[in-house]
Amino acid sequence: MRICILGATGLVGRETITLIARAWPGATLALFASRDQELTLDGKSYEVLGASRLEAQDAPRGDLAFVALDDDHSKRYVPRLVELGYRVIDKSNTYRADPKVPLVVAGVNSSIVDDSVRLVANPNCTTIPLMLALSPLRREFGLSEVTVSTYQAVSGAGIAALDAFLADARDGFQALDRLGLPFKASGYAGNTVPHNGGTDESGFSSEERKLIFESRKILSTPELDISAQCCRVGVAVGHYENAWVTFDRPVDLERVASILSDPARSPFVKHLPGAAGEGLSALHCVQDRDLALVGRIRPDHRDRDRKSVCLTVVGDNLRLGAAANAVRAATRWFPSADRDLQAP
Ligand code: 2RA
Repeated sequence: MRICILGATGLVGRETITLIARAWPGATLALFASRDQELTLDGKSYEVLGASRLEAQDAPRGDLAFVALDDDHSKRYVPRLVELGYRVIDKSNTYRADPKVPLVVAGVNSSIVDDSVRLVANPNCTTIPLMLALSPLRREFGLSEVTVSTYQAVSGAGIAALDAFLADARDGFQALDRLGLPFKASGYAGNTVPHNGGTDESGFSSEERKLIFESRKILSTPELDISAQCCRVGVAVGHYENAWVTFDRPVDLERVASILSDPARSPFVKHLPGAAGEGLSALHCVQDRDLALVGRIRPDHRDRDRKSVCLTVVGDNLRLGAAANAVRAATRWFPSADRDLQAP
């Protein structure tokens, strides 16, 4: 089985290499990036080729491809990979809204991936943990309204942003005084920044619009009443999301906990009990990198009908929010040797 990864040297590409070794231990790996180079990962050295080699007449055919590139490069290479016989999981925004391309959260709607599908879009790293938490509850109680506030890790902005943040966090904090001075608007260290790229005439950013339209597409609920505000916080890895959720029917919190604690009903979810959810924090995801952590489930005190709850969802944006979901979706085509990675 020949598997290729485009964007192999990026943060998500590296995690994908690690997971492929678990999912398909005997697979032949072909790694691509912007140029020929060598990649050392976990003490192992890999040859990485320039992705433009895929455009050569004699480029080899293959079975499965993971594309972790920006939208423009994904548009350039995904059609070529399909032409070379690969089944493709694309992690960019390029195909997510395409009605002909399944947008898949493994454990939520991965059953739509069958042998007739050649291309799957991987959702945004904020959408995946939220859908894993809400989908099983929707099946039980119906879902009428969702409001989300996200606190997203810097690694979501890529390896350069992460390295700059880590340097700032080391140096910047030494310089800061108790009032956070000297003020440094450009960095993430010690700051909370609106995720406001691609803001359109609605006033909402592309990140916020993604969470809204992707949730509706994945749950097949085009009318879902959902709104989102997204920001970036000084955290390396781990997206943190506070949600206010109103269901169609009254909810019993014990029933909610039992559903979220049942792997058969809530695959790839870990429920942290108690209103404080054992102090659920972003860094909890480091202990469970491939799971959506759900906790701090409380009745919304404004609700008289017991249909609304507040809850928190945490997910490792590089693993659950990208690499693990993509590998799991691919197990629908190529069953995994590792049960924790096999999509239902
Ligand atoms: C972010 N979800 O966190 C976006 C892309 N990874 O910036």
